[in-house]
Amino acid sequence: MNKTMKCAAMTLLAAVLTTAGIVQAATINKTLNLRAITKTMSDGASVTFWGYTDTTTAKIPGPQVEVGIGDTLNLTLSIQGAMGAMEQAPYNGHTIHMHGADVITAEDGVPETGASVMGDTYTFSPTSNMAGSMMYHCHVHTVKHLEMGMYGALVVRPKDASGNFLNQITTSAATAYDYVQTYVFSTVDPAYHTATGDSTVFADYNPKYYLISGAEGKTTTAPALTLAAATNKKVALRLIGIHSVNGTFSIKDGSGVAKSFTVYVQDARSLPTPQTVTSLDVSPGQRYDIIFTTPSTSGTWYPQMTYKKLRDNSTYATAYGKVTF
Ligand SMILES: [Cu+2]
Repeated sequence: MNKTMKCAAMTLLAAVLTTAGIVQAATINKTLNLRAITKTMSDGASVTFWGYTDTTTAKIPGPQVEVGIGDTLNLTLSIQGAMGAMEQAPYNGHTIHMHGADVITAEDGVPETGASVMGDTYTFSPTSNMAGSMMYHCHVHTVKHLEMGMYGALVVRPKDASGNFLNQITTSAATAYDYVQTYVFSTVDPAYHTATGDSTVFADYNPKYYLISGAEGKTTTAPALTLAAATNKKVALRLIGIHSVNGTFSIKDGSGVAKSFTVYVQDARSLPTPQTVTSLDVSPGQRYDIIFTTPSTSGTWYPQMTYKKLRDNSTYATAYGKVTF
């Protein structure tokens, strides 16, 4: 067979495989930079953060990274200038740890198991049982660097036979959605942002700001994020817990009445039986993929996270999102 015939045969074979439902695999090359940024908080205080970004300005959280089932993600960390020496050794440098992703040790971004702390490329190829929400974060001086804002959403999505992302959480059609939004939960203790060297005792963690996707969202009239949906539609929320305290998530209407939602995926693994609930405890490191259906009459619901003390589970504060339909 000459080269032209071979190419034609391979093209035909590719067409047959596509027709047969073999999903086209893609390679996704994504580079994240690091930058510092000082934010003015709701009380007027200035707090410095370190953030991953795909531009030149820090993003808190970092950009959402998406990869399809069967794809290969090459996620590169590029460390520029002073960002490589924000702390003294052994706390200098940064990594990307894909939290919840099944990767070999060399791709895990953990310095204690040999990861470089001055930039690297991390490879992840998710299989079909891994669809859902994960996160990535720095694993150098982890408590401090997490606190500084070094985290973002990592989402594994199912694909159709042509290689396009499906608008459903997993390969199951029961998880199809009309709208989707990511809620990244995090807390901020400013004392950690100015601390140097070893972390203070974690029992002394004393957050002052409670974020959803980087915004405070202290009231329903100033929500952290909004979604304009429609009536009788399915809304998926990706809940990603990068906070350092306890938390309980719920969705309430304007009268404070809790609404039902269904949990399909926990920690990027499908639940054997989806669970319909009206509240959900989200602990640090946990992720849930949920779906709710908007009612037939227009209105506003408020997905919300109540942050609670580790010691006694008493309430610190609630941060709000908003969904109109
Ligand atoms: Cu770091």
